[in-house]
Amino acid sequence: MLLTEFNSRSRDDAIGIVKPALDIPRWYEAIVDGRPYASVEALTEAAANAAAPLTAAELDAALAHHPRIGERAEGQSAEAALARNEQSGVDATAAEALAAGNRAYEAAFDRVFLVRAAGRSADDILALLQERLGNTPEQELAVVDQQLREIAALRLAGAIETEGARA
Ligand code: 2AL
Repeated sequence: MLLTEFNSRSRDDAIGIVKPALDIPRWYEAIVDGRPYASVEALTEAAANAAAPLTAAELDAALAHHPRIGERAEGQSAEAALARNEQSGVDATAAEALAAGNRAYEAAFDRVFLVRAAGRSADDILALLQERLGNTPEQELAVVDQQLREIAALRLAGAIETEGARA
C-alpha cells in the first residue's frame, strides 16, 4: 500500500494494517494517531520510538504471536505468513541446537526467545541467544523491546511504500 493511502485511511482501517506488525494497542494506536507521515523512514522511526518502553505485560502479549525460532508458524494469519518469511534464513540443520537454546532461554527467563530473524542465519541467531543468556532479566526486557520494534519496523516497511518506490 502507498504511504499516501495509509495516511488517509480511516483509523480502524489503519489499525488493521499496523496491528500485524506489533499487536500492542498502546503502540499501534500511537503509530496510527501519528499520521500523516512524510516518508516511510518517518514511519519506521515512529515504530522505533512509540510507546517506549513497552511493559513486561505488553511484551509477553506480543510474544504470543511469534513462533519459536526454528518452529514453523502454522496457519493463514498475516502474522504467521510474516514469521515464515522472516525465518526463511534459518536452515533446518540447526534445528536441534536452536531447540536446545530455546529451552535454556525459557528456563532462564520464563519467556520465548525473541530475535529479529530477518537477515540473520541460524548461526547468527544461536550466537545472539548464547550471549543473551548472560543478561539480567531487566537487560533482557530491554533487548526484547528493541527486537520487537525491529521486527515491527521491517513489517511496516514491507507493507507500506512511498510513491517513488513503485516500479
Ligand atoms: C520470530 C519470528 O517469527 N520472526 C522473527 O523475526 N522472530 N520469532 C522469534 N521467536 O524470535
